[in-house]
Amino acid sequence: MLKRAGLVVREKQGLFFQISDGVMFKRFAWLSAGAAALPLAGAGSALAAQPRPWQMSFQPAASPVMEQIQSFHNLLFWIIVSITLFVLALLCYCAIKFNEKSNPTPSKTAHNTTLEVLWTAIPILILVVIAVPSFRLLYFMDRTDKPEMTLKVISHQWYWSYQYPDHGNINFTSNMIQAEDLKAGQPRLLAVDNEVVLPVDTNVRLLVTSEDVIHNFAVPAFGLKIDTVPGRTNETWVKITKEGTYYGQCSELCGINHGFMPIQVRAVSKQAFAQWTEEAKKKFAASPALQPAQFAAAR
Ligand SMILES: [Cu+2]
Repeated sequence: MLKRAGLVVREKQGLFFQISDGVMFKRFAWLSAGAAALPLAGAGSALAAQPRPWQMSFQPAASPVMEQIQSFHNLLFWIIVSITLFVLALLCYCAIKFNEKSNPTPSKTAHNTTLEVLWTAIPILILVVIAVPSFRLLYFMDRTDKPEMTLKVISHQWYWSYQYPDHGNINFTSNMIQAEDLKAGQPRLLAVDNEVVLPVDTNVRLLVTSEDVIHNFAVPAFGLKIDTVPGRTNETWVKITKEGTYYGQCSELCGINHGFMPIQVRAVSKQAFAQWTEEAKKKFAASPALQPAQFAAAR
């Protein structure tokens, strides 16, 4: 499966929101078992965040935010399916029962108070049912009250740079690996030279900004998608639940190389992260400090 997936990754690397372990019978199992049981297999594997044959729906969730996005999506899915089927049934009923042949003398009825109250009240109730979890999710995604560490993300035309202010201010740039330089297992247009390394089960505060134009820091498996705006620091957060390598891309049209500034995140255990920070301090000691002015206030 993984091998097959690897081949397809090369063919379809441009597809971004592809996900679950797409095996046909599993898809039908999902249809009968309900959207709450989306077949999100393969989570946490190195290939979790890459396309596979016959995939549909989201990438396997690797953060509490993405888990909630998926369950909200499932709620909306069933509301939409129910409304669509209800309207289709009404249309069929009218077409069969009230066509010229079966109903040659139409009724002249123009008002029905009960019906009018119902078709006003029921849609309002449906909107309330959608609004409550929607706002809850919006605030949940906004920020974490208990950040355990901070990662600063700075976008540039056309690469990313990252800073770890709580870990000796490690900072480095992250560029896409060109197709001709790829090693085995590295996905084209997604692999980078210096990946972001983060610990699992840790509330990571993300402070994002841009050096030049608006870009967007998006990693589907984490439910992350936030604009990076020059002169402004935006905040969001992530808590990664599974170790593995995750990929994302800039998701704001930002110029000619917009499609060539991927994001690669490796989630490791807390111990492995502590070890990585020691190595990274030495490795990136010589890199020039990238310190956009807008971060000065945030630190
Ligand atoms: Cu960009």
